Amino acid sequence: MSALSFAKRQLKQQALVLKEKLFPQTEFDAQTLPWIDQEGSDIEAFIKNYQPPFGVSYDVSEKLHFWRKNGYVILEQVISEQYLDTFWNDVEELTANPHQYKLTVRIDLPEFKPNQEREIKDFPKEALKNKYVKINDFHSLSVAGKKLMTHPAIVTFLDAIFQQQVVVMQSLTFMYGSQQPTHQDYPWVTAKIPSHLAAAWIPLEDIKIDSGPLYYYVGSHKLPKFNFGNGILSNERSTKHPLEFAAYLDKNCPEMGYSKETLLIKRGDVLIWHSALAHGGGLITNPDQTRKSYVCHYSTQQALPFHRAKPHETPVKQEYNGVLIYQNPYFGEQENILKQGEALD
Ligand SMILES: O=C(O)CCC(=O)C(=O)O
Repeated sequence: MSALSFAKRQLKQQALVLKEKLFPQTEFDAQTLPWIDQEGSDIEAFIKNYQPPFGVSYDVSEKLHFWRKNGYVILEQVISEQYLDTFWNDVEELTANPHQYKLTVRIDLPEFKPNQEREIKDFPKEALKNKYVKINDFHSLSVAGKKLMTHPAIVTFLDAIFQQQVVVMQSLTFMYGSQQPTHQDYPWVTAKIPSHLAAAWIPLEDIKIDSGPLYYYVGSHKLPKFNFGNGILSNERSTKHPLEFAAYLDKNCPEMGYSKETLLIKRGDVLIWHSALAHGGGLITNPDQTRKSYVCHYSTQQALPFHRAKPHETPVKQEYNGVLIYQNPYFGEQENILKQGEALD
């Protein structure tokens, strides 16, 4: 980096610190809110003119009403066995032969501190099929991962709520429950516009109560936003800890009447949640019970015109069912190396 661009970046950083101090963000920016989150959004008028990109088995209007009120939807039995099996075969190939593949994995076990997130080859193979494992951006390697995350049933709903070019932000693959404290996604999984975010939770097996299922507070996307000490986003300048955020949500959601629900969905179903829906991973009460799942986060091209790992570079784009997926900027030579998914229609 030249001295000039270094100085420019420094200056930008200082301006940001000052802005956060003087005018901390307290809510999403009303100008860029997705239409459905805007006050007085008219779902009936929208549906009258809406041309869904794909035919779907659910009632789009009903799901939009449910989404606006509750901050999530469940799309029942929309994904075929073939999609789920092909994807999981790719995951099994990865964990059977991790040294052949390039991607990062996070394992939240004390023995892997201080580098709990590293390249897959730098973890012992036995640890990969165990608890506390989060595989990052597996879709970069797997065509089935790309096709599953851009399944027509999911894309249609995202298209309806955003009405903009949808992009994939990231994916996480889990074998077991995450036991993550309650959180909302926008403070971390964020791009230029934190309200341009939604996530799909795709179970690879029927979810059991003792597996540490996902839970969420119904309607909590309307809760006043937590202040991290420097606004609603969490960054290196924040003075509040994620556990204080969790405590805020666990106290205020029930007080506001947002009931806590446990997600016991089945293979073939998909949960889609709002950027501000409070959720977390429940306690695992049977240590042997898996909870195989694929969690995908999406944004819009307006909010995320770059790969989040390389914001200063122009991304290499791929398109699946009208959704943009940016090539992994670090391991591009292995993009789509797992090709079983090419046979999926
Ligand atoms: O699946 C889980 O338990 C947690 C996933 C999650 O909270 C997230 O990706 O934001």
